[in-house]
Amino acid sequence: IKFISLSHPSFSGHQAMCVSLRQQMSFIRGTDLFGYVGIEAVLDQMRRKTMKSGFEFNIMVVGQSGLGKSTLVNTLFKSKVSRKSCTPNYEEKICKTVKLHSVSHMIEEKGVKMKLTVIDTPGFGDQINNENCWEPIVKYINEQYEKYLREELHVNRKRRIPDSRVHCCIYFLPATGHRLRPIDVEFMKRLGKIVSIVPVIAKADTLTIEERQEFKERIRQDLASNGICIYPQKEYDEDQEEHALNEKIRESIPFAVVGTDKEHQVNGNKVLGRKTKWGIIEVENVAHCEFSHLRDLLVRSHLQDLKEVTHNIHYETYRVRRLNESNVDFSVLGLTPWLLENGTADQSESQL
Ligand SMILES: Nc1nc2c(ncn2[C@@H]2O[C@H](COP(=O)(O)OP(=O)(O)OP(=O)(O)O)[C@@H](O)[C@H]2O)c(=O)[nH]1
Ligand SMILES: [Mg+2]
Repeated sequence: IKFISLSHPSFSGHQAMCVSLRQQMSFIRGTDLFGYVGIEAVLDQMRRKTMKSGFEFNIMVVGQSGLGKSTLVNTLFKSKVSRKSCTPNYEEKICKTVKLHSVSHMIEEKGVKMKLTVIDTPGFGDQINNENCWEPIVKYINEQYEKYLREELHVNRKRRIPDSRVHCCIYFLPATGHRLRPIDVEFMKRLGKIVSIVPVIAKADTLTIEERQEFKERIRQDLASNGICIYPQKEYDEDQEEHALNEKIRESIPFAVVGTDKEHQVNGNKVLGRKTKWGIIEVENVAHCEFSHLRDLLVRSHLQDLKEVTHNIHYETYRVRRLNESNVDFSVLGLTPWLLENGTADQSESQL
């Protein structure tokens, strides 16, 4: 096996790694030596495990009052995500949300179970003084990290830690057609540091096609000029393929969405839509709005990545900060100073 130095002038670090990796692989592959080993069966094993245990996915909706957050939560549950597996029987009128609350559904498709939780939050902007209106949201997100951290630090920790961390925060922007408002800039700046944000233009049915395009462009400029981190972040693109896919998403963000909880008959089919005097806006029709792009991003293409970014980046940042603070009360977790000084609880247990 010939290893090529990572500092070789003609190779970038990544290329050099690939070359050395390829050469090692061709050595190990040796199907002639061992015959069929069956390593690829690991995919089936992983699939079976995931099917058995299922997984959790938590989305939060945030934004000014009256932008259709609660309506979009219902749209999501009534749309194709869960239409097959659950029939929501709530037909009550959507009222103003006054406190943070979550709605969960077990969704099953081809044997894979997902517990989808949407956390609905009260809208801000109603008060005369909207200073620090992000605080309850930031507090909730951090509380979930804290809960997870405490479970993780327990000496007798659960095999599977319940995951209530927010994997994605959908931030609603009013369809003003102008630019980002200072309150949205301030809010998103803070949120972007602790959670993956996907901004959307709410009630997009109020914009013409040209207004929508121009507004989207201006929002993208404002997000960049204010240094607001939104999902998917360039820095975390893992390879060329992922970069190309994410670039397309970055170019079409923020998605212009329309929400509803009503169904209407269109050409003999039941569709989710908003009936107006001049026609029906079909929520799941890509020619009418971008709700299905949002849903595809959340469920079909980026669900796993959102979970990984939450765990590896946002939670990790929280964890490092918390463990560096001196006021963590480890005694309530059953950890003695000796355990902490001598490594993690797991290591100490195995030494005993
Ligand atoms: N035109 C239009 N109206 C919408 C849309 N989505 C919701 N609405 C309407 O907007 C109003 C407010 O909707 P909600 O879902 O209660 O808004 P919210 O953001 O949850 O409001 P808060 O709970 O006060 O924060 C309702 O009358 C909805 O029918 C939309 O996409 N387009
Ligand atoms: Mg609401």
